[in-house]
Amino acid sequence: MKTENIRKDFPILIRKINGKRLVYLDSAATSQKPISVINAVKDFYENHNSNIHRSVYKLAEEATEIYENARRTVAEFIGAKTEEIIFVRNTTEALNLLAYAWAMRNIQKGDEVLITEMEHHSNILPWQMVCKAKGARLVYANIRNFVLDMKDFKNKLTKRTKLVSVTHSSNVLGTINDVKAIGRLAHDAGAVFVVDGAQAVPHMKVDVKDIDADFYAFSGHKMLGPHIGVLYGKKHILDKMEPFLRGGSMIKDVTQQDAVWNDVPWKFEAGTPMIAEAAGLGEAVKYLNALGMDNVRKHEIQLTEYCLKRMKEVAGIDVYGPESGRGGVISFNLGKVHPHDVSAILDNDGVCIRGGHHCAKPLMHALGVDAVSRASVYIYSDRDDIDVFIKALGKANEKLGD
Ligand code: 7TS
Repeated sequence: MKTENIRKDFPILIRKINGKRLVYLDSAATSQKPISVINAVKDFYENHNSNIHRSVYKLAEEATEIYENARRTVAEFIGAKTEEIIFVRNTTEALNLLAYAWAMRNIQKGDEVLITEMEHHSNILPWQMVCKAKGARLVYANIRNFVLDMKDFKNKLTKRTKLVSVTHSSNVLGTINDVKAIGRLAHDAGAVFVVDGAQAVPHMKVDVKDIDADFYAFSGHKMLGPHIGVLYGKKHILDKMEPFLRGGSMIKDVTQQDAVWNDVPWKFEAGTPMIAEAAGLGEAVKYLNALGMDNVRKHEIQLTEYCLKRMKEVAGIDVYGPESGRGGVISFNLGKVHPHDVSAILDNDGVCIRGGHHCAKPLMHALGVDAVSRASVYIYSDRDDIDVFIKALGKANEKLGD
């Protein structure tokens, strides 16, 4: 995998910020897009735009085929059956769909939902809502030395646990959880197992059948695609579920007082979906497949190791995350300097990083901080990016340090 060739596929990387090379180290928030994805969206609007699933004219048939082909491509990418892929807006919507359509109907008073301290708010707030409404309890497994404390997890997994929902990879710590082992424990306890894969699917080979997840959520926009998301669900569970949203396209029949739902996945895709975005996501998956997910992961490991090594040169830096077995998000603090000040100084040098609570306030609490700075890499990131970043951190230290 040659990063200099990959970089040529990303038009935005030519941009200058304050006259400097754009050093984009915020891919955990959203990835940049290659020209093939941009062109797929453009091609849809220029040549095939129409609504889907409802007309028999040629243009609508083409649009339907583009949309359903994208579903097939995504399904193959994660080892799912085509009908197990539901297109949604993002991971947040996928998890909310589960909260409303599954959990609100299956969680009862006295039940427990088990998550971890390292979850993104998207994998906390929907379960808070369910637990409050149902008189159930939301339980957090602790982290220790930036990884999930499996002993604590096992202790908190009981007969009362009806749902376990865990992030595959943390958007703050970079920690990769052993979701296969966690899933086995969850199933042995009789719980349904949900995985938040927003930070995993873009970066490593994910096989939902091997993990044996009942549901698996991720975001297309973090994996080179447009703003569209995916919820995978086991067919036999989806079949039994009631829909989330009700309206057009999700029914077989409607009378004045009643309706018969469409088959999955369409039962969960009410209204006109994100058709051009799906076309773009299909191309994004093809781009990643051409690189090979093992190569994508290898590049991430090498660059993360390099970055962690170079960060040790920066005086007074605290890094939050494990040394290995991790993804390419690196969170840190420069002494007592606020992360927003660090981001602003780095921006002068064209370096884009994020500072704040990263939508993980319970994790910030567990770490004993209000906020952290975070750099995150992807396939187009290279050693030059890291070198500019480290130099800029040195400058920030000089300017802001005590
Ligand atoms: N889960 C994890 C682990 C995430 O990192 C994010 C987004 C989400 C869920 C929500 O994804 P969305 O597509 O619905 O927004 N994380 C981040 C981030 O770390 N910085 O910006 C968004």
